[in-house]
Amino acid sequence: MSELLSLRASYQESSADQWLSGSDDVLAVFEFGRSPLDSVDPRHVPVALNQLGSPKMVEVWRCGGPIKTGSWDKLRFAQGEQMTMGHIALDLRRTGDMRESSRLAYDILQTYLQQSPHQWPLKIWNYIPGINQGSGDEELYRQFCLGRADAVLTDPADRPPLPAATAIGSPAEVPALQVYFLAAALPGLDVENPRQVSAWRYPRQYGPKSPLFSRGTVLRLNGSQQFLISGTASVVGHQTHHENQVANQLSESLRNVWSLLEEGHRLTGDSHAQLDSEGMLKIYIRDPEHLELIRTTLDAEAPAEIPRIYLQGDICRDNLLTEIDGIVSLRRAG
Ligand code: 3EB
Repeated sequence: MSELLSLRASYQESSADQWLSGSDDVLAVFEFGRSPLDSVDPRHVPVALNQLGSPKMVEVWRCGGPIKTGSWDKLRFAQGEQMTMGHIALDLRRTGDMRESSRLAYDILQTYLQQSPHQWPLKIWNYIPGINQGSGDEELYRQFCLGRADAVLTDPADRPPLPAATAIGSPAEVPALQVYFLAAALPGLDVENPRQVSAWRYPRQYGPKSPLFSRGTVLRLNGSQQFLISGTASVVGHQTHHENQVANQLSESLRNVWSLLEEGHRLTGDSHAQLDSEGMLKIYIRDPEHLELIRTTLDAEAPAEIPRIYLQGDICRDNLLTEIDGIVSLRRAG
């Protein structure tokens, strides 16, 4: 038997309401295809991205309670005994341009974390309306990176522990910048991917401010370990590979995931990541017409046991067609 995981994340077919009213160990319920501005409870996180394929799922995070909920400025949170989930949705019709909105979101996030018993963000998800709109350095993703860097203000040379992250484009007609996170009392173990240049070292051509995230973090609590994987695309070194070839992009993304997991094994020594029923994958797809090809490729190359959903989302470089994000359990060898 494995130790009880400290974060139990799963996809469920029952409704968000059922999870929000039924159980006292629920930290978060993510509902897809809904405006982030319509959260009905601090634990309820509507996400604008539409789920592709069926059946329709909600994502549920459970952990040890008691769970305390509340609001803090524009942030809503649920705090369990050992970890906190928080989410922010900014109405872009009111908060100014993307750089300013991103800076505001990260200011709120940081001021919240500073006074929280769970000060360390382990992973942050960013959903950005119209992410590829604008050209060159005006592209909204680059503006988002600028605003994040304005708020976070660290010199990457200091090498502070960085959270893992995902940054994906959401439908432009839902004008909400959404940032949500998982945080704990201790930082995770940062893992970089030997096949990829660290994102905070990306060269200038990708934007005026590099993205600030680690390729993955390992959450260690109560003897259990989980790998929080950043959004992983078909990037080798710092370059996009397999332009216009969605199946190859998916395979390359999976090679990056395996490589990252192997590096985690090297760092943790005795633990092996398994793509098994205790984990979950999210596959972001730019063009819904690619769903079947991506599904078949994934089914052929990843274990069937690991639950997965497909979400329509734009990827932060306009030549990327798909990206993988996930939570994976680590087990002690022997
Ligand atoms: C990449 O590999 C894809 O800006 O927070 C992945 C995960 C990506 C997180 C972020 C960006 C971010 O560069 C892009």
